[in-house]
Amino acid sequence: MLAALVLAATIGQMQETPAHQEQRLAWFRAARVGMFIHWGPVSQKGTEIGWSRGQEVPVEEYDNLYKTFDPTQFDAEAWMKLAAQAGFKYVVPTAKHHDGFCLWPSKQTDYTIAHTPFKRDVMGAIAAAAKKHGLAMCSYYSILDWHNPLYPTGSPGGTTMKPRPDMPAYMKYVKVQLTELVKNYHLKMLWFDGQWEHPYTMQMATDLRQFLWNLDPALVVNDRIGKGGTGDYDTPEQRVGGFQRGRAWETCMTLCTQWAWKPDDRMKSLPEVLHILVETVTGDGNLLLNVGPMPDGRIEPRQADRLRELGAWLKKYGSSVYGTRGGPWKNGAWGGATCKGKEVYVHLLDWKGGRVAFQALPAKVRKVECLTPGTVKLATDLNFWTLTGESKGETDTIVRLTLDKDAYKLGVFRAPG
Ligand code: FHN
Repeated sequence: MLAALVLAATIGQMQETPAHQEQRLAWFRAARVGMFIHWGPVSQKGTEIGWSRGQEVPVEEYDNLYKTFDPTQFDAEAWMKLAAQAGFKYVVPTAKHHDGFCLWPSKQTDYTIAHTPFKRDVMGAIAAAAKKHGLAMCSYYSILDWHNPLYPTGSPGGTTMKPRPDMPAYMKYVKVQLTELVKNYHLKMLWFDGQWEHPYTMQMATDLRQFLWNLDPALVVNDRIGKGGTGDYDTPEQRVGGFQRGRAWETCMTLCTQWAWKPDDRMKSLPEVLHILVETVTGDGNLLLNVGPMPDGRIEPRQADRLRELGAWLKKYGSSVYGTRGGPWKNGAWGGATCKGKEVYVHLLDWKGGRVAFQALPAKVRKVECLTPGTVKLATDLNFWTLTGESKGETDTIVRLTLDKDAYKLGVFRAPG
């Protein structure tokens, strides 16, 4: 199968069947939970990366923040150890956001980490630590670049324009930078963003996708490489996507409210995070949960504590998340289901106990177990499978049903109630 991919790549044509694509996406789907990291010199100001340039922070000041960026407490080992403790399976740092600053020593520009007091290759350090802790190394990359003189717009919505833009030259710059990232850090996925502005066309997107296919046919690419429905998966942002099995998808969500570091930002509680996780995975999606590290290089201790709480939950109940698919029953406010082989995990959100009647599946139930504290019973007839029991007030009561056949292949069934 992979030989066919390589052959297609060799002849320079991106030819792929849905089965090939599913094989390429298999690690991504199985991973289910990733760590988004929005970081750069702007963390010194505590304002939003990219967007505060020319808004809360004057352009001149923003573009010179790199000269004082010296995160002496940056420790990629500590970050990736935390990521592993949190139960994340892949990591997506903002190698280059809309402000154009590069967290790696790109040879294409001086506007990089190499030209800060800190100097060290942040992407390289994260890549090495991610590998050590078994996380897939990925990277965010913004197509739009309000700093680069070659890219036409200089601010959100193009209220300011560059004097001598050159989009063909800029796309060459992009391709060389992406080659640096993919090859030097052995990326498994590119998380594109900033595709929405007028200078970037669908033709450029198609050309860029072909370029990346030739660079590495196994690389996974999100939908924001193009404008709508392109790439390998959808990326609903700051909201949980709807139940969708056919095309992969991933909800990206901030742990706090701002993507980049913001002092005293509101942080989501563990129940809020668990709700988002359960609603996502029972919809057959991934969750990419974001932290914005501090200007000194630390991940804020209270955020680190929250991530470790998530990890403790995943350590106990991760079998109902990792390697699962959404369904067979559609999810909703009630919760949802995930499945893996002959096992179905019913996730009942904020269930106080009582009775839940599901549409009967065309299968037999061999075993019923309540994985979280509580007791449950299941009564089955031709039309309904009725769960009764009591819960100890868990955010997510998880009941494992072992069937006599593969649960995913049964199809999709309506939500209870
Ligand atoms: O403008 C960016 C924003 O700063 C952030 O990076 C998010 C993350 O998905 N993406 C864009 C907004 O859609």
